[in-house]
Amino acid sequence: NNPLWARHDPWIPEAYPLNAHTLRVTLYIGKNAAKAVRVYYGDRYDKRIYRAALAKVGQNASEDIFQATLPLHTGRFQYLFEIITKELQSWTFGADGLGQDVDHDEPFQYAYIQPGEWSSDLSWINQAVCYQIFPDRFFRHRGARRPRHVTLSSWSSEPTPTSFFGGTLKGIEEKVDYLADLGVNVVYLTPIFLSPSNHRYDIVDYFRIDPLLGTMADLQSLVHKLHQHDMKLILDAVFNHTSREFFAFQDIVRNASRSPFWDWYFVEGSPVQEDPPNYETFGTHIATMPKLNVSHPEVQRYLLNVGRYWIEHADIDGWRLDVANEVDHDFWRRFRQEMKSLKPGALIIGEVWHDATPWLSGDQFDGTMNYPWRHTLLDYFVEQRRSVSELAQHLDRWQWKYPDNATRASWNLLGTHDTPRILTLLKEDLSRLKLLFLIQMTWRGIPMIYYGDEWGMTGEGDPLCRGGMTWDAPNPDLFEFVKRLILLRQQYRALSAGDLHIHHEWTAHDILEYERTTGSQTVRITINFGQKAWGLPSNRQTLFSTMDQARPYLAPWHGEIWILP
Ligand code: ARE
Repeated sequence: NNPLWARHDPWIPEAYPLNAHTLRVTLYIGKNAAKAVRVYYGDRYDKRIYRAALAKVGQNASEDIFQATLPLHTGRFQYLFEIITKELQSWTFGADGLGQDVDHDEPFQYAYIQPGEWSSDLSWINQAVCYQIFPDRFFRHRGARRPRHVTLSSWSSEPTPTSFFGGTLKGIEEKVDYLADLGVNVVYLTPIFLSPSNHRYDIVDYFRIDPLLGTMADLQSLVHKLHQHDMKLILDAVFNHTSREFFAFQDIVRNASRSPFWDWYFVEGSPVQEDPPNYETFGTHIATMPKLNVSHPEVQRYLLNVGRYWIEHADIDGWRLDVANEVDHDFWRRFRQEMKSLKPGALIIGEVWHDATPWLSGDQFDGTMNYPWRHTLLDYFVEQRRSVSELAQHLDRWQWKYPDNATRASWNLLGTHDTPRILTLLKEDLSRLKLLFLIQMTWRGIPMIYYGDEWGMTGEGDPLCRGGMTWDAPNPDLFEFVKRLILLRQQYRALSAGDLHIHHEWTAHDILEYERTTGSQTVRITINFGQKAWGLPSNRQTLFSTMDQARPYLAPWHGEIWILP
C-alpha cells in the first residue's frame, strides 16, 4: 500500500566520489511524488549526523532525478534519505528500502572512497573538441609517391569496401592549420598500422605504420605539429581481433595445436579452416578478423606493449578502444594503469554503443563514444518518433547516468565512419543540421566532429560515409557556423565546464531550453521546435543565433544562445 517509488544503489554510478572526501549521490523517485528530499549522513564510525537537501536536477520518462553532494573528511559514508511526499508524508529510504521509522532504518553504506575511483588528470577535457579522421580519406600530401601494390581511386569517386584513396599522415599534417582554424584540439585517427584493408581494422603488425600512410617519422612529425598547436592525437586500439595475417594466427595456421600461440585465439578443431571459419571472429564469421583471447596473460603482455610503445615513441595522447565491450574487463584495468602511469593526462575512450556503465567506474575508460546521445537526438530529428518532452527526458536520462567525469570525457557524436552521414540522415536539411551542431557544441561532454560534416558531406552507411574529404568549400556558411560555435564553447566557461539543467516546463510548448552554469556565469540555450514564433526577453544579451540576425522572437526551428545578466 505504498504508492511511492524510489531507486538508489550505494555504489557507482548512483553514488560516486568527486574527490577523496566528497560523495555525490543520485536518487530516482517516481514522477511528481516528492515535495522535498533530504539526506542524513555521517562517518560510519561516528554518531555525528549531517543533513543536506537534494536538488531536483532533471527527469526521465517515469522518474524525477535528485542529487546531493556530500562532504565528509574521512570518506567513510553512511546515509539515509528522507522523502517528503506531496501529501506531506515522510518516508525514509535506505538499505532496506522505503520505511517510516528513522531510528531503525538501515542506512546505505559507501564504505571508503578509493583514490582510483575519482583521481583524474584530465583537467583539459572540458576545453576539448574532437575531430575524427579516416586516414585513407582525408588528404594526400603533395609529392606522395605512387604506391606499388594498390591502385588508387580518384579522390571524388564513390568509396567501395576495397578502394584506396591514398590519404597520408603527411597529408593530415599539412592540414593541421585547417583543423586549428576550425577550432578543434583533439584529433582521433582510425587505425594506421599495417593492414591489407583500407580501414585497417584487421592489423598485421601493431608496431608498424602502414607504409601507404607513411612512416614512424611522419607520425612523430604530425604529433609534434599538433602539440605545437596545443592539439592532441588519439589512436585506435584494435585489441579484440587481429588480421588473419598476424604472426600468431599464421603460426596456428601452420602448426595447429602444436603452435605456442594456440591459446591466443579460440580455434575449434585443427587444422584451421577459413570458410566458414572454425574459430571465433569479430562479428558474424568475418574470417579476416580472428578474435584474440585477451584474457590470456601473454596476449595481455603483448597488447600492453603496443599501448606503451606508441606513447613512448610517438608521444600520442590516448587511445580509442575498438569493440571495447567484448574485451576482458581485467585487461582494460591493467591497460588503464599502464597508460596513465606513462602519461597521466592520456585519454581512454571505449567504443560501446549501449549503456557503458560497467566500464565507467574510473578503473577502465575515461569515457565512451556516446552513441546513446546520438540515438536520442536522431529519434527526434530523423525518426520523428518523439515529442520535445520525450527528447528532453531521454537527454536527461543519459546525462545523469554516468559519473560526472565520465559524462564530461565522453564523445558526443553525430556520426562516425560506421554510420550514415548525419546530413544524409537529415535528408540534406541544413537548418536541422545546424540545430544539431548547436546542441552538440553546448552539451556536456566532448563534441566530436566526423571529418567533412563541418562542410555538410553526405553519404549512406559504410562504405559510402567514407568519401574523400571535400576541400572545395561546398557550404562555407555551415563551416563558419560550426567554427563560431566551437569558439563560443571555448570562450564561455559555462558552455565547456558548466553544469547542465534542462527546463522541462517549456517542452510542452515544443521548446527545448537548458542552462549551462558555473558559479559566476549562466548561459541559456533556447530552441524552438514548434510552429509558432516565441517572444524572447528584450534585455537579453544574445551570444549566438541560428537566424541570420538576432530578433526579439525565436522563429520555428531556430535556436539561440544567450547569457543571463
Ligand atoms: C565490412 C563492410 C560492411 C559489412 C561488414 C560485414 O564494410 O559493409 O557489413 O564488413 O561483412 C571494420 C570496418 C568495416 C568492416 C568491419 C568488418 O571498418 O568496414 O565492415 O571491420 O570487416 C558493432 C560493434 C562495433 C563495431 C561496429 C561496426 O559493436 O564495435 O559493429 N565498430 C568497430 C569499428 C568498425 C570496425 C570494427 C569495429 C571491427 O568502429 O569500423 O569495422 O574492427 C548496433 C549494435 C552495435 C553495433 C552497431 C553497428 O547499434 O549495438 O554493437 O556495433 O549496431 O553495427
